[in-house]
Amino acid sequence: MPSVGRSIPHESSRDHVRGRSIFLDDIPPHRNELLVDFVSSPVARGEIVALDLSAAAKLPGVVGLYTFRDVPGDNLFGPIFNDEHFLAEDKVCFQGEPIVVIAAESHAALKAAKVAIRLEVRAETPVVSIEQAIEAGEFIGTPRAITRGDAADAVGKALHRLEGTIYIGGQEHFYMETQCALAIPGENGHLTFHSSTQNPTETQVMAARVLGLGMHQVVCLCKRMGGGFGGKETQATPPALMAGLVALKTGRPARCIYAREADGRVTGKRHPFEVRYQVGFDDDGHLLGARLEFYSNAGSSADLSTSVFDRALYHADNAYFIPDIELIGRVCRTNLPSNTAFRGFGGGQGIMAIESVIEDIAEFLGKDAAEIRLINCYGADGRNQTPYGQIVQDDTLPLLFERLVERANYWERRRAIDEFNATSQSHLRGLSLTTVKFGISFTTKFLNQANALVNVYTDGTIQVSTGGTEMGQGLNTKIRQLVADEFAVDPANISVMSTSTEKNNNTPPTAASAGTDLNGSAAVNACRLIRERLTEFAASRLSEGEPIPIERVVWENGCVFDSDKPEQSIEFGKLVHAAHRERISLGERGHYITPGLGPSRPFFYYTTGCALAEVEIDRFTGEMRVTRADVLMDIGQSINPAIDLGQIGGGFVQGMGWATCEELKFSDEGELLTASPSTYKIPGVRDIPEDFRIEFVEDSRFPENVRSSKAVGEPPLLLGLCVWTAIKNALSYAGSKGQSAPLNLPATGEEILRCLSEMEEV
Ligand code: MTE
Ligand code: QUE
Ligand code: MOS
Repeated sequence: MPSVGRSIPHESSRDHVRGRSIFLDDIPPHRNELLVDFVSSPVARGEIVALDLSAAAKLPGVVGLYTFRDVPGDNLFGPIFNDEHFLAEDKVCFQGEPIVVIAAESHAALKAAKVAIRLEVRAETPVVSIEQAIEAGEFIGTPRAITRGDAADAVGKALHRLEGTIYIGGQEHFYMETQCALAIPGENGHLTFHSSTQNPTETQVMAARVLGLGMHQVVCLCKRMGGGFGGKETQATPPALMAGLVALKTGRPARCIYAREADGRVTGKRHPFEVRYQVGFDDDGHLLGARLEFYSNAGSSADLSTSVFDRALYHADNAYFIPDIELIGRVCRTNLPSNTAFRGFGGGQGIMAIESVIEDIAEFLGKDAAEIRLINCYGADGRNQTPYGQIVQDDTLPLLFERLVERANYWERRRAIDEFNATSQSHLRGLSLTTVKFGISFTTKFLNQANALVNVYTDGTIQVSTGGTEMGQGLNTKIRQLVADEFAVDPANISVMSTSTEKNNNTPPTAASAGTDLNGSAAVNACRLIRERLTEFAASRLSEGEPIPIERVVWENGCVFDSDKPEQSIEFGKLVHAAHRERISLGERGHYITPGLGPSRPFFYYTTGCALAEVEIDRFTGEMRVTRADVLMDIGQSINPAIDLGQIGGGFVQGMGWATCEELKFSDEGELLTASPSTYKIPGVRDIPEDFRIEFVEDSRFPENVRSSKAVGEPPLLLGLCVWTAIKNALSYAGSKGQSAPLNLPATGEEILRCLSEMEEV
């Protein structure tokens, strides 16, 4: 029986729930191992005027104290631009920026050293907000733009126009395992890292650069992460550099584990955005033209900000055809921790404005927002090209839309809500449906490749290694299923091994939802090379005389047999054992590149979906409940439906958290005021929609991708935004006719109350 398509359990689920899985800090200490921590900038912007390490150096148990002067290689690094200091030199540019690395024998010694280090920083006025950065002209990279037609003219000539500004907040990744790394020195200047990273190659490259080594002297391993969500794509690097520096200087293994609060303060988050828009439309609600100006808050360095920004522009149309469009804007540099990848990677910020505007248009025209969305959906010929030129092929969006409206009883529930809101004095209900069309591929073309190593052993079991990393998303389970089917064996015979740069070189991050697409395809390619040899070998073994034609060799149920004589079969383990005796190689490396990408085709394909949320808000407290949510996605042929269901539910709730309860607050001095779960609210079990229905379209296939599947990791996060639009819809019932709520994101209780009071004043 094929394994792909079946809900086999996540390969680590049993050990996870029993607490037996090995996360980085569960690796037992090595003999002589040192602990590593750091002293960081107390202010967001300033100049280091004094630094005295002498008292700390004398403390018992303190083994080493290192500043930028001790960095053997280049102190500047970064994933795209090398604009980030590993250790601050004379200036500091965000609160929490590492200045001194401490190596000690114990936690107590680390703590004592931190107290004993005398650091004086002359504070300067920081740039914290997007407005301040624009005023100061603080930008990263060049102005960016995607345009089609004459948007200004189209907006100007349209019968109706709306304009405004929308503010979108950031989001903390809140992975359960904080950033961490372990560095072990070896011979000839070699360093082996264990790193909780989505990108072991990044850790290898940056360690080599900063520590002055060749990449051949550095190995980076990652067994798994306790969650990444984009936060460990680039920002796993600093703890690895710190542990690596200590290991290099002392010759001893060194471990650096960020404390929860330090992690919150030092690491970057989702980018806040500000979007200024002008949209023109007709009496029916057809979008005729749109001008959108985006500004993102990148924090103190570039990190992945330019790529995140580009993805925002690529998603500003969401699922809607807008004939004349102008998308422009800039990445703003501020004195906050450098913002980074976060599930959705700018896509969510991109679609926010248009989804908000559609709610406004509906209210303005006295129509239902679902109708406006449907008539603007990418669909028929001539209405299927995105602003950047990619054709939206086999567009299932209108179909998904109609199915969901019907399955969720949209119109009946709308009538019930109208009635409820007309009579309730205390509560308001809202209903809204949003769509998503998420582009799958890294928009940086060279990243769309992967390699895999497959080793078949003489007992018929198989080990597979790729550059893909496991962060809970089920990548290893899916690769196991894919490899099992290539040899028609039970997935129990396949082990997906720890990720290591020693086995797979120059790998992309496990990101952009393409982990299975890329690494799964590379693994399949490796398997096919081995299987080709084994098929030829089987053809000779399945007959006494001349080999049978290879077309007659059938692989099924753990065996190979001749289709003309199915009764004489050879079990896979026996076959490979015999093949080895005949000196046939049982190992291979596969390489895969995503086909078809080009200037007007940045994405291999789109993962699409729709979601509908019903919410109830308390007019007096601003409290909000999601009473029901329905999700319908097109993820092609699911490799593992149970895992994909988990990805969709988890992604939706994480998106809902961003849109409703998760609010990052920084002081005017650039200090994070919400660095702990007591001040920063992530959704809990009681916030999950009370009635939560998730389905995927069963009859959908995407044959160009591995086993006709589609990527699933990030897109459902964007669907969580329907909770936000449902809140906006609920609030519209509080205003006068045609008046919609000036809601920003997140729609916290406070934000809901602010809108209510503003709407009542009018
Ligand atoms: N699911 C879990 N459980 N934990 C995670 O950290 N990260 C998400 C998503 N789902 C994440 C997750 C992000 S940001 C991405 S890009 C994808 O998983 C990456 O994995 P994939 O490409 O293998 O789907
Ligand atoms: C989506 C992504 C990423 C992306 C582009 C996307 C991503 C990522 C990079 C990237 C770009 C240039 C580099 C680099 C990484 O681009 O995760 O190292 O030099 O890391 O559309 O998720
Ligand atoms: Mo995901 S934000 O692409 O790691």
